[in-house]
Amino acid sequence: MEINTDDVAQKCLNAISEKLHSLKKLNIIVIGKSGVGKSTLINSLFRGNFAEVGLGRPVTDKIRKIEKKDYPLAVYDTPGFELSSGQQGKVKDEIIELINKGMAAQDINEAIHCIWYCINVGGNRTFDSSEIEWIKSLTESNKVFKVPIIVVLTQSCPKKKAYEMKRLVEAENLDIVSVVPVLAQDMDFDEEYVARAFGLDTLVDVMGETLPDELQDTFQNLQKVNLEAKKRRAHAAVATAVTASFGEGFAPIPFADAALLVPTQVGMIASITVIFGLEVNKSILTAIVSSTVGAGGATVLGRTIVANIFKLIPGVGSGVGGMISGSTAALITTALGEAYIQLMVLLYKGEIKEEDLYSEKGTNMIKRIFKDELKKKR
Ligand SMILES: Nc1nc2c(ncn2[C@@H]2O[C@H](COP(=O)(O)OP(=O)(O)OP(=O)(O)O)[C@@H](O)[C@H]2O)c(=O)[nH]1
Ligand SMILES: [Mg+2]
Repeated sequence: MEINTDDVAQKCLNAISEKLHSLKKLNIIVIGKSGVGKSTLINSLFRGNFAEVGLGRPVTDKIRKIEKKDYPLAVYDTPGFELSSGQQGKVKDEIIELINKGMAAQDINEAIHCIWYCINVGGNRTFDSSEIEWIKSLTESNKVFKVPIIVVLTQSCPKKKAYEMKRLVEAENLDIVSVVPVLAQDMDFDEEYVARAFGLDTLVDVMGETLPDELQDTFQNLQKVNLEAKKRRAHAAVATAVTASFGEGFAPIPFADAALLVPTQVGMIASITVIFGLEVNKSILTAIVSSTVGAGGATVLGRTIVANIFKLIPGVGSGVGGMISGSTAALITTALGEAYIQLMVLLYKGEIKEEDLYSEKGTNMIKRIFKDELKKKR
């Protein structure tokens, strides 16, 4: 039996689309005085120029909700926020109202999952204590809800000043998750001196530790600044699939029977794709499937796997069907998953182009990566 690569590629495509549409929606409130860099932060961290092209609409007097079609994120922004005494209480009340509503809906897609309070390092000549007072009153009202609050120090330049501010805020012992200095975009001072962007990757890690598991795929799908975090999540997806495929076992030998891409593997490909947040079309998937577990490679593959199994498990004869097939399934799933991650990383970094994958050179590369993964001792 041969794998119908076209059919498998289509299955992957369907699974990706399904997975994308079933992602839970992440809802974040971003607060901070006018001009601190809220929009810049949002655009720099999330893919697709979200705050620029997303549609904003006022949901309360001071708060605007930004959303985009088929995009699992809503940002509640407070543009032009001033900390004048008149506005302070009002904005806080509106935020608590939003949190309350989200809770009442009893739906993860409606709940507020996180608050970023942004303080501008560059603009603050001295430390503004009224801002701390405001955060304190917010944490007070937040006690019942326990929405994680992260203080983001925006435009963190010079760095030294940013870390000094971090210490000062931390010394207040506020009921918050973390204080994260960020320079979202490089900052030019003159031709000589450019301050390099930093800190967005840390913010992603802090979010990763803060958000519930149901939102991790969503968050990795959205963020575009921390490749390591994506890879970690993708490896976890492979591990899950491997466990499943081991348990499922396979119809025993012959290995050349290439009915290997069971739904588990298709699901794994979908998960990894979604985590990387890349657009993958059918031609890419067809190239990948046919260069790995697909028809052309099946026989070679079968032999490679058999050889590997004998190396891996001492004393295994040819007749131990269940054992071998479980390990084989796990082996193939791992190799496929890890090879696919490698390809996603190359695409993500722009080190290969989509169309490179269709060329002979491209398919040879995929074959090589896959075989290398198969040969790896684990
Ligand atoms: N180089 C650099 N400029 C930044 C950064 N963050 C903000 N800026 C600049 O600061 C100005 C204000 O940034 P915005 O992101 O619009 O600030 P905002 O908080 O959204 O402002 P409002 O929407 O008015 O409340 C813009 O000119 C940005 O380009 C940064 O990390 N690096
Ligand atoms: Mg803005």
